[in-house]
Amino acid sequence: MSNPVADAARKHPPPEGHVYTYGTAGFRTKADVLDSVLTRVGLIAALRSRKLGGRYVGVMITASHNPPQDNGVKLVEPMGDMLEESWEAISTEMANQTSPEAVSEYYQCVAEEQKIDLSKPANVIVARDTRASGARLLGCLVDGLKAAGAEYRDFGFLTTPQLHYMVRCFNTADTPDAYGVPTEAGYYEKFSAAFKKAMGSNKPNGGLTVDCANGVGGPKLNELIKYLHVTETGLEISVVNDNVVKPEALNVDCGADYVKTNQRAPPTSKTGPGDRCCSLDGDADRVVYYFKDDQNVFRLLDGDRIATLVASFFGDLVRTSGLADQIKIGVVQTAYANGAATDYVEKNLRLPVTCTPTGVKYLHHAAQKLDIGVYFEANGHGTAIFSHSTLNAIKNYKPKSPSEAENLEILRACIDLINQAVGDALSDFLLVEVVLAHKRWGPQEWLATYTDLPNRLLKVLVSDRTIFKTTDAERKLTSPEGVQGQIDKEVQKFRQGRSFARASGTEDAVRVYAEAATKAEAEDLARKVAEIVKAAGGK
Ligand code: 16G
Ligand code: MG
Repeated sequence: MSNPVADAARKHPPPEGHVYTYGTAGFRTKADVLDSVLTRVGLIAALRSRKLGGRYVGVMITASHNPPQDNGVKLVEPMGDMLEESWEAISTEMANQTSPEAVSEYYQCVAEEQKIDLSKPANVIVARDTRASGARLLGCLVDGLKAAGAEYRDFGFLTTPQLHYMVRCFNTADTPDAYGVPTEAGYYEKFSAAFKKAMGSNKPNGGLTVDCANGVGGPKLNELIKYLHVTETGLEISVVNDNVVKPEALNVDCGADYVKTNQRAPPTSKTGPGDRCCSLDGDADRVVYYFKDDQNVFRLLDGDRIATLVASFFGDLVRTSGLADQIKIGVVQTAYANGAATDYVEKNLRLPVTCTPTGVKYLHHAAQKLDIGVYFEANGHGTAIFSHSTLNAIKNYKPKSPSEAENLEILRACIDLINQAVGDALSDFLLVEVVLAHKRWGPQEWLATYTDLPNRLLKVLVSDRTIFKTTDAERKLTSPEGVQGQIDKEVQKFRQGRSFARASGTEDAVRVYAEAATKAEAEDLARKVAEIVKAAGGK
């Protein structure tokens, strides 16, 4: 009897002894050990779509900010959210089946357990970033999709957020919540039109340089620029590091991760004091801003800064359009948020802050509980989302004055400007530009809102990261026993000291974060905590 599922698995056997995990952002590792995973993800995508009554699910082939030789794959839910957690475990188990027969048995077993009718349609949307291995891995994925009898549409190269956008558009087409036209042009039209409206008559103060990490964001931004019409908006964008013809240049000495980790501009950067710059990561779902101050010193405006800027703008807009008593705004951060940013949101903006574990899905879920949830990781991942009732309130509100009407229009345009499916570097930087233009701020005024506490991030290589278990949104270790007590003791010795250690979700390491009143103290505290971690399980 023919068994297409087993046949597809046979065509792409896994390397011996490799164990895969669906981590915070899907499977991610060296591209040359991923073929078998892609085929199996194809099977899972088909099962997931069938489980959801044939709604479209997405598959994105990318390893984001990782080096060029890596690749990865993640699944996207119908509204553009990250894969549901119980299906992460199913995906992991599928990826680790070794023989073709075991793959086929597990496929049947998931269908049975989840009560999935395998004769029903499955719909999958696929895209990839510009990595050299992408085309081969796409082939492996398609073999899985075909074996499972799924209908699929391949969008070729897209940024991760564009893929999320497509998935949400397909699933909301012909409904009152229609998200947009599910084409690349539809994406550019939606966001550029919203940008123009949100800017109103305001003009940006000087141009913006965008570093695209030599990734897929480069060609996509060049396309978007055609829709932004600089003569209308006044936003001059210089695109740098957009070389996708040389895939080995991806994320090398450029991009959001480089800038955030090294706290410096890419070496190729040629901008002068006060010039606004931002960097995207390899799949354009992260963005950080930076500039050189009058003394030519590099200044970073990271995800925390974007969150505070956006939250303060929405706070103003909600108030000035007369909606303050109906709509409450909240900010969602992770433990990596600088203590000064948290303080600023709570004390100056007077907005509540929620802290969640690292990983977009946790922030997104927490933000979904708020009327307007602004969520950002310090590394530049984030967006703002609006609850259903908030959207309705904003849509139906009858302004009581011309000024309320004007602000309401801007608020409505901002809703369209934000990619609510997921953090989107392109839409995020357009939003930042809108806010800066409205406030008539340059980067210096933005930076002056608060002063970051000096901080230090260290990485400790460990033999088994799974022994490091945390609670309280990753701020406290529960295992190995006694380690948290030692960390607490160190922290107490430092002025404004705060530190935590958590296992990375993407590599075999424990990350240590520390902040304190001075740079020297932050460094010292980080080193001390790293030593404690090393003693507890270091390599
Ligand atoms: C992944 C996450 C990112 C998180 C990072 C932490 C998504 C889409 N991406 O890249 O949000 O900041 O992992 O890495 O969720 P770490 O666990 O190695 O520190
Ligand atoms: Mg990314």
